Amino acid sequence: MPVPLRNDCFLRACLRQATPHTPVWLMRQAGRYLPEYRATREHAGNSFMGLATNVQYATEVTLQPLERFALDAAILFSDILTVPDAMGLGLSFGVGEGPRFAHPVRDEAAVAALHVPDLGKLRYVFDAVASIRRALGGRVPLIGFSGSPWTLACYMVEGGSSSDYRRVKTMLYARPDLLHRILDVNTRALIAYLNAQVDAGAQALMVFDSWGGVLADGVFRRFSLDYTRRVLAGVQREKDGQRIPLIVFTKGGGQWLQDLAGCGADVVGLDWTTDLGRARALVGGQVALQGNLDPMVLFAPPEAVAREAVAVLDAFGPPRRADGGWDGHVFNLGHGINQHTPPEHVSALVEAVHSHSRRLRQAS
Ligand code: 1CP
Repeated sequence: MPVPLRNDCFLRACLRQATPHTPVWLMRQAGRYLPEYRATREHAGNSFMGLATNVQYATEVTLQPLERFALDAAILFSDILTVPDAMGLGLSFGVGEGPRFAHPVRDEAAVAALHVPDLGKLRYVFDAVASIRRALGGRVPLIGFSGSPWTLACYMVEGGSSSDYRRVKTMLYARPDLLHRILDVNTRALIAYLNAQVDAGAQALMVFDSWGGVLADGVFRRFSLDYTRRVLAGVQREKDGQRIPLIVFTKGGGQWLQDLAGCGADVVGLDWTTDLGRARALVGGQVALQGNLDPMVLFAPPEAVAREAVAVLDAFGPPRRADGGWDGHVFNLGHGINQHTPPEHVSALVEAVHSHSRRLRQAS
């Protein structure tokens, strides 16, 4: 049996159980804003994939933010694009650039050739999960993750990041059959990938639907949400007698809150454009909520960071309800931390979340 968790606040909040404080972790908490990350990356030949594919490096950088800050969860150091890379699309990250695929999927032949990859090609991810879990030794839980079928399709068709999603949306409107086939392959691949992460030791799973919010209403349901729902339905929800909470995050998805709350997730992640109090009133009895500080707040002085963290906690309100039950809030940013963020401001944030959320519980 694995070692017992010393801090299970994050898992408890995901499952809407009582916690002494509001747990906090940050999307992209391991990354370039940390000088120790930049140093390790340098050692790994200045390459992101050099870090991600090496078990020792991936373990080291996953733990770096936990050494500095009293975070309540760790997240696997990897990327959502490892799955299309394993499908043979040829992932690379240029220096100072975003991701690139050498073989984007743009025509009928490329779509027909697409298949669920052999999980052996992703073995480095599962080995990293097992190694990180051992290195954590029960300090905090480990979150595994993937992209959503739609968000992966954006990169696979565009061949990299995009500002207008022109190619993938052209396919959506002109040849929806092709896009549905990509989404179906992605869905089956992600189910196997996420289940293998749980087998290796992931204690919660998060699906990043980073680009769901660029879709038109109605289109979002058919091309993003329906496939995310299929992924969640295919994932194991229990391991060693412990429930595995599932988190779904659609950036820009605030207007689809009720649909997201009904897609099979235990937790819905929100960006900063949605009020947490309003979201709680709508769906707080059904799912926990994760979020939602604007990452740019972290560029203001520590006093302002603390004030804005308090505002997010107050917007959600004391998690204990009048009837004695609990609603769940996991504090996070509304999107990934910016690479220029001063690390000392992150310390101020984590401290403010822990201290104010304790006060909120005493006052209620
Ligand atoms: O050293 C580097 O070059 C660092 C940049 C970097 C990092 C730190 C990339 C390239 N990926 C990662 C790690 C990563 N990516 C993690 C694990 C670490 C952690 O959270 O601490 C996770 C969960 C991701 C997920 C990810 N990758 C998403 C979903 C989350 C989000 O931000 O919306 C997306 C969209 C990606 C694609 C990607 N990979 C890397 C970059 C720079 C990008 C974004 C490109 C774009 O904006 O289109």
